[in-house]
Amino acid sequence: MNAPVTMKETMPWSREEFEAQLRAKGKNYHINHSFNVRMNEGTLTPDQIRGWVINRFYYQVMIPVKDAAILSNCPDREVRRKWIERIHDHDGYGDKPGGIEAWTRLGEATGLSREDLWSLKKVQPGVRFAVDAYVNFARSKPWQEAVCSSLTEMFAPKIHKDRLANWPTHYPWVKEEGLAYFRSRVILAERDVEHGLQVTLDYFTTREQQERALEILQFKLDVLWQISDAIEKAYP
Ligand code: AHQ
Repeated sequence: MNAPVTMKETMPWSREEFEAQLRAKGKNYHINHSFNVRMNEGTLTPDQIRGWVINRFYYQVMIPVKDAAILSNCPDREVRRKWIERIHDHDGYGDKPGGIEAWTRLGEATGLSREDLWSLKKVQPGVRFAVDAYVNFARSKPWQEAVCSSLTEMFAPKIHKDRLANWPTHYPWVKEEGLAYFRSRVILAERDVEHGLQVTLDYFTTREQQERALEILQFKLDVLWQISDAIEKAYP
């Protein structure tokens, strides 16, 4: 016999409390994964760093595909006018090469070739499956749920700042220009989150919907965690 549900457990959270509940999920962010902790401590080998860059490249190139899936599901012109900026950020626009090119430069700065990255030959199955699960989520779920799943970026500025602070000291063999991607994401993540959070707080209004939003965020946290698991296993 389940205990009776109290009013407190069924009342929707205020916007502030709902946002606090979302941010509390940060404890499960991959910044706390052993591979990332070791990266910040400076104990990763060049092969482990290169393995991470190669595998994360698959996540990077699929982000604009994921964002295009959200656009294709979204009938709201105002949301699309903002969301399309994310595709430009990664694919480039006009004379701006974009984040995928910047990640390619990161790869070259670690001694990898464009072919090492773009061939996708060394992407681990667990990385590919996790990334594809994220893209398929965006293709198949309501666009507002896919927007909510992008909110792991609430925790991203710190992880990029850690790399900018630690790599020059711990991995001086990585050419400094390779770090440009991390630098670019600090501001872009903050801009992305402002929009994503506003859509999420507006759409998930009943307590049941708010609990669903927490489940969606946990799904994406698991995607990122699995990527680190697969990389750590492949590069012992
Ligand atoms: O470089 C990252 C990026 O462009 C994005 C887009 C966003 C999304 O739409 O899911 N998430 C994300 C993330 C990026 N970098 C990750 C990292 O650790 O470098 C963090 C990741 C995220 O927090 O979701």
